[in-house]
Amino acid sequence: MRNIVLFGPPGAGKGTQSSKLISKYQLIHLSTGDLLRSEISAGTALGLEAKGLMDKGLLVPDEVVIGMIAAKLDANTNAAGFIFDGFPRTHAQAAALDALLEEKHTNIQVMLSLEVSNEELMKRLLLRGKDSGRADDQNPEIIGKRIEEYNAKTKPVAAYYQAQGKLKNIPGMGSVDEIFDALCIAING
Ligand code: B4P
Repeated sequence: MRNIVLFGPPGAGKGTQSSKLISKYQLIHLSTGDLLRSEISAGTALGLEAKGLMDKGLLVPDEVVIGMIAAKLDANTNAAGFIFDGFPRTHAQAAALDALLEEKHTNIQVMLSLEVSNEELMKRLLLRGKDSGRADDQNPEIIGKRIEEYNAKTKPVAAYYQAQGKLKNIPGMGSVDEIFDALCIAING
């Protein structure tokens, strides 16, 4: 199985690049952001709890996102591999993912970390906010909070994969196609 973690701050291009990578490598896309937004649209209790946190730019509790990923892994036992987009976002999530994959006799091949400046992140997210309707993309203060949460809780997750020799840093500024080519080289290499 080819299992890839696509990592980076909010607006780094994880969702954008995931959709290109899944068609090239025939992988299943697991985005915790998308899964949470589906719960919100369906009006579930989980969605209601998540919305309150996401609208403030805060992370959703580990047990909630780990449970969602565990269910998706169980539902896709014949997959050629997975792209984890926006997960893991904390050390606890990274450890839980390793344990879940080990149960299935597989592991993470590589973590691809997209590097983008804070100014560019702010620009991209505010632009997306104009038509996405996402509350967390509309307000510079909320976007700032998401970047703060990333720096405090998520950025350290890169060291977890670096210690396993699996971290590859990829410049995330430039055209979508240029970045995609760099990601493919990193995956194939
Ligand atoms: P996510 O849905 O993961 O959202 P994101 O990180 O903001 O988006 P992404 O990084 O995928 O966006 P992209 O760059 O593709 O998370 C939302 C919230 O859900 C979190 O804040 C948190 O509350 C919660 N959550 C999710 N997962 C969680 C977890 N594991 N634990 C706890 N909480 C969790 O796109 C951004 C924009 O940039 C797009 O408009 C795109 O068109 C543009 N863009 C992309 N590449 C570009 C390029 N090269 N040049 C110019 N623009 C580009």
